[in-house]
Amino acid sequence: MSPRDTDESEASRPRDEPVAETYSGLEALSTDPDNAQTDSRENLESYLTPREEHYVRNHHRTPEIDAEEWTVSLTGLVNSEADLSMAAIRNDYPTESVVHMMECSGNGRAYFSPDAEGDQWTFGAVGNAVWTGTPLRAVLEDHGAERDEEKWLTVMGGEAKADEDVFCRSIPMAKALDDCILAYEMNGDPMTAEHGYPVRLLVPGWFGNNSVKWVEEVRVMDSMVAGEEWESRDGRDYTEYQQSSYRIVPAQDDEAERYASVDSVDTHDQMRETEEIRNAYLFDQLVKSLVTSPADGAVLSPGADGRVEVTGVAWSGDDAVERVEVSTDGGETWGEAEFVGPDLGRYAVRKFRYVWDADPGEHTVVARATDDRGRTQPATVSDPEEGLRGIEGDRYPWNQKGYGNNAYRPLGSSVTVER
Ligand SMILES: Nc1nc2c(c(=O)[nH]1)N[C@H]1C(S)=C(S)[C@@H](COP(=O)(O)O)O[C@H]1N2
Ligand SMILES: [Mo]
Repeated sequence: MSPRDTDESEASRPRDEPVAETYSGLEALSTDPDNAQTDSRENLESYLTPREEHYVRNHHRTPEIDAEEWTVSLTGLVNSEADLSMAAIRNDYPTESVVHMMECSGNGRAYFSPDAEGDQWTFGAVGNAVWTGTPLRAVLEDHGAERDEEKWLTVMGGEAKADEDVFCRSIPMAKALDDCILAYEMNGDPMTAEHGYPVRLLVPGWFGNNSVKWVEEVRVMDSMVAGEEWESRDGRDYTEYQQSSYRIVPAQDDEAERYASVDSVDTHDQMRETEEIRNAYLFDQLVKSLVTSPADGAVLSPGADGRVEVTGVAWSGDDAVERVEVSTDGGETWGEAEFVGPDLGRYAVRKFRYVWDADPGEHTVVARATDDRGRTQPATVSDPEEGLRGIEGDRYPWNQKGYGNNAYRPLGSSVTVER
């Protein structure tokens, strides 16, 4: 047995205790299934979020999987269907790593008023990790998969019990070929049970819901997972998490419109192209930022020069962060922040810094980021009665499940500057 094997059995040890009790940097929102977010803004200042501080979002219980026995089935529009062992996934293909600031689309749901359904995540369902694994491109080529742009790759989680909906997502072929990996390592360590051991899909730049954990089947298809066949395959619903959950559904709609395929996979564009797509899918992440220091509630005593350093983090989806501005008066006036530290790639967190000449008194410090297509974070979340489907003016659309909230004002730090 190699040292790695020892590490792995340790890392994948099934836990009886809730994940937030095992990992010191997490705060539990629920325990069965486990859902936990990072417990402070300072945790996000790290260039790589340690697993002790990386949020966990589970629809079902974390499964207990024997990696020696586990296989990933490759099915559908391929020359040769196959059951890939973990050894084959690791050893028969190239290895790639990507740094990805992964955000749960429910992050920021707590700032919706009236409340949106689900766990009330504030700012902590986001984490920046280096994920290592096998590029899907190599596996698909090797098995003669049909790879034209109209195809979708449907990826299924293996943890659902016989009476539970299967966690299943469809990824457009172009994205799958571009940079998706079957990941088996996180931050250079073997994957841990709750993050997907022994193998998860990693979709860089996209909301966490796309990165299916505990992958059991990868199927090449003509469409997304949709239709009756998939609403009851082996008596279980495979469509829920693609077609019903993880959609932007405003108050006036009963439920999401289901589609077999969509042309645009840019979340922001879908939210605008209301003619073509009625309820946006949560695909690539929306540009967002967070002030990490000073902390909310801080009392500051700057030195003689009155200067305070404001620091924070920014991230985005397929379109990189281009610019960050900081306001110390709640968004009335803005100054340009500078990026600091390494750029770990287009999907990684960017750290920023702003030097503030602070006057004594109460202040609200906020940041807003803009992506390289010129799209800026809105200020607030709309009221449900406004019926918005996309970001309009300075308002983020209230939606039934509270997804995608990238409004900056609710994330403000209220600070007191002393003389
Ligand atoms: N099989 C499976 N994969 C899953 C989920 C799940 O419940 N089951 N949750 C998804 C969601 S909503 C998110 S945000 C990410 C969270 O990944 P993490 O727990 O490693 O942070 O995993 C995704 N993959
Ligand atoms: Mo999520």
